[in-house]
Amino acid sequence: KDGYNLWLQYDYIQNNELRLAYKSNISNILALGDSETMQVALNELQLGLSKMLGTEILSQKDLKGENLVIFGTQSNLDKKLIKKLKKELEQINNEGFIIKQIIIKGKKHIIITGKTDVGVLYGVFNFLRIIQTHKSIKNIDVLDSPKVDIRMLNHWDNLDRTVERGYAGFSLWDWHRLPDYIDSRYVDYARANASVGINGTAITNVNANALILTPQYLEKVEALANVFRPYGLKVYLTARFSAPIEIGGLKTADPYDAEVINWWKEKTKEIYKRIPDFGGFLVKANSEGQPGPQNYGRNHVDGANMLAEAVAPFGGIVMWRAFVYSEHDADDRAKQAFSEFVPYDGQFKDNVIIQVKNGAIDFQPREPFHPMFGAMPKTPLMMEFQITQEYLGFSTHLVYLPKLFEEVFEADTYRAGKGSTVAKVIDGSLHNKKITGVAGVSNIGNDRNWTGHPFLQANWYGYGRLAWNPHLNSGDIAEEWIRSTFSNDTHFINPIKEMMLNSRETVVNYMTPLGLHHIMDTGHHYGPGPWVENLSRPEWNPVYYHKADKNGIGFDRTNSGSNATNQYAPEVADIFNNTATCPEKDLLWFHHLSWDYKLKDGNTLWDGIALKYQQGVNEVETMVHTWKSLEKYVDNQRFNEVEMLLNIQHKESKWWRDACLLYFQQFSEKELPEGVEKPIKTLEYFQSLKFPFAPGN
Ligand code: BDP
Repeated sequence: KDGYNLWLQYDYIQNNELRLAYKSNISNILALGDSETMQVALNELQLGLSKMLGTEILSQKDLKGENLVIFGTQSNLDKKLIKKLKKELEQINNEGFIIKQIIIKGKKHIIITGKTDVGVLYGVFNFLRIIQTHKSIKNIDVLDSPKVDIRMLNHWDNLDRTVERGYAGFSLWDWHRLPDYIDSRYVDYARANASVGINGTAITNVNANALILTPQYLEKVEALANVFRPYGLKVYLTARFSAPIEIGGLKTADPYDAEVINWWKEKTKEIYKRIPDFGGFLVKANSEGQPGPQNYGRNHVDGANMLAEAVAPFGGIVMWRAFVYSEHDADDRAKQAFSEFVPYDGQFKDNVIIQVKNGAIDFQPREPFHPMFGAMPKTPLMMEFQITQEYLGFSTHLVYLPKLFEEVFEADTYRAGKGSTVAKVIDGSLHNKKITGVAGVSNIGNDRNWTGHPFLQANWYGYGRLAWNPHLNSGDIAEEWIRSTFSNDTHFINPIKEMMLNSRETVVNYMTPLGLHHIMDTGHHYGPGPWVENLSRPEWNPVYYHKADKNGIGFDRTNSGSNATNQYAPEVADIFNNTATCPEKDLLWFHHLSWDYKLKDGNTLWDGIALKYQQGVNEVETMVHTWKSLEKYVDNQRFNEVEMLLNIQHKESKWWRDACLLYFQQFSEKELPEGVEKPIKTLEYFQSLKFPFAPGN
């Protein structure tokens, strides 16, 4: 048990009664159709059922016997069966599925079907999950469809196999040995993605290298696409805007230049010739030094539309990122993406989707939802989450991110009245969007257990589940994951689920409580660095974000400050503008307040901040104890790994607390309140720490 099998453990069901109940409903398997996808569905079903039921489950070719698990697309079903399932078939979309007990010629069977091969594959994985999580299959009747079209992983993987902000080893893609050497990991990667419904992967870094678009590399990309295809996983590439110059020999990359337009059209044709189902391009342009249309006096619409025209004949899309902030713009960084993009609403081509980070700064432990959500009714907007923990303890800290994702999805934009949640913006229902999508920056590397920390597999899993349906509950997802990955014993599930669900608030408490943000150390973003103030661009410095001084702390984004609140719907702006209604979790994001400001619980702001840091540390201590008490339910390897990692997290939570409190104390000039441990080390000590080789930088 080294974690390699992720949530696809398919553990033998020890409980006799339960196993026999399953066996009485499952004899053999009957696959209808023999496409590559049906083949992998059959393999998975055989593997999963045989392991869990402890007997070999065979595949048969005809309808002999009873209690068969029959699966295939609608087009492979006979007319009578289609008629029987008519109502259900009308209710699912192209990637949806039906799992249902049916009677054929007086015999009981289970049918798994859908409109497409991949829909059936999702149904097969869902059926396996039902058994993995020990749910009853008696009279089974399940119907489900994804609520979002594009459900992507974004790999920030470089061609030299380093991974930007990746903390789980090197890139999975072994470019040197591709295309001839197919690592079995590629298959397991695709299986894992399909099992949670992820249907797209952008395999290269948004800080792109044009070489990926040369024939030498496209041949390798094609090999990967061939492995992923049966699993419904489409490949996307990041397009470096200056590629026509770098690999095309042109003098310009101006999107108005005829040769440039033609170069992209020809390049796109070349890609589709190799990969007919290529998904399209993901672009970071005019952001953090990346080239883009503005280099030629053009704008985002010009750039995105040019690429969109190139991929349109093949059904491809362009995901154009809104993560922009300029060194020439003195305005609050949090406002810049909105200011730059919202005026373009309605001007992008139909196959362009704007990819927006969940918050307006950058993947902090907590950010209020990005004001662009709901503000571009005529433009498809796609969510970008970061699954890799650049700002949340790398792959060392246990933080269950679906809790964060859920908070963002549930936020109310009020753009079409109360109840206009971000989830409804993303699933397209709020403004009737033609394309919908969610992207997650992957936390996967070539570490044996994929994510570095056994529990961070849950973030890949949970991300996939929420991309499938942004309205799912993070607690339910945690329970599914625990059951499939570790154990179905409620003595284990209940405390672990609680630990996971609390872990997100815990990291906020010991890193950035009460709306503080971006106070991580420079460059690598590892550990605290609220004192950093010497970087060339002001908005790269933590002091820009906390603005601590003798009078208080926090960033005034109300109408007396940067007025970033004005980018939200008036109802939301009112809530944030007023300290009485602004949620305390976001307080210092929106307000600069005196150290004596009274919090709702009666504490002063200074005491409140200090107590939150302490609470974070205490909570990690509880996590350590919880884990220790559950040793008997876990295999040795994963138990020891998690124990060591939790101990590091504990140590580092104290580092965060002490470094931040010592630093802020210089301004507040107040004693630590009762209950907060006194730091043993000095501020100078914390400031002297350097991490020249921190991973992922
Ligand atoms: C920031 C990262 C940087 C990424 C950038 C992005 O620090 O490495 O390139 O986001 O999303 O979070 O483009």
